[in-house]
Amino acid sequence: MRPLTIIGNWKMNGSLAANQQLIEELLSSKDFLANLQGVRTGLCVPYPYLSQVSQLLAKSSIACGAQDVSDHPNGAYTGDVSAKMLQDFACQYVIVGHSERRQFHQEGDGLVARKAKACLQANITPIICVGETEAEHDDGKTLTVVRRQLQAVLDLLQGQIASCVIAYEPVWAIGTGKVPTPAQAQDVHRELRLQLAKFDDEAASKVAILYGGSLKPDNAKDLLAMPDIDGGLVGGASLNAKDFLALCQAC
Ligand code: G2H
Repeated sequence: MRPLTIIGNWKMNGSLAANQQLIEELLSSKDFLANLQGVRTGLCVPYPYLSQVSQLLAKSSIACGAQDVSDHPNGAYTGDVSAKMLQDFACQYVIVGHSERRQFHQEGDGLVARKAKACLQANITPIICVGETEAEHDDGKTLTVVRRQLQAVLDLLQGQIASCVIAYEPVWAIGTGKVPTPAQAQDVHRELRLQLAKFDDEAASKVAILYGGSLKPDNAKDLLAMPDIDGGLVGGASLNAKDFLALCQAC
């Protein structure tokens, strides 16, 4: 059995005051804590808030994570942050290859794979995002695109893939309120798992494949009920304690 996993991706949102209020609200909910059994949860937050959030979450079962990492261990890379630095803030997860990084920072498949490798070298779980754009979706290229993105990671990580989390995020669903039907999402998740299985059967049965893209309390139950959907990567709804709680409860 794969554990269900709900990870919040705050993106470029938050403030010291708002973060504290949101986390206090999450941690003070008895329902939330009671329903966490068997569900892994985490919050991936902007770099400047890692210290604050990792301290606030320290005694809870919610993990702290980041949204990006350098593929280099250290050195003259102005503005970048290494996996070892993230380890200092008790980061357990790092999102790599989010479509917003691919789109706005021209990150390609090779760089995404190297970032995932850097996370593993620091004992951090990379959440590796794959997903097709709307034009690719309309052209029937969904599987070609996500298979290519996953293959780049498999080629570099080889036997380490079992220590990763994959997130399927159709770009056309991100922040738009549009979502694939549960059956459409399940088809892509199943194909990704089959691709993993061709590479490593045992790893394929263990790797969590999350769905991301306008996941909300009112659409989560049906998506999360699909056999190859092992949880969610949640953007907008992770900024509201009630919605995030409801998503965890939908598991
Ligand atoms: C997809 C998702 C979180 P949202 O980017 O990674 O964001 O839930 O706002 O679509």
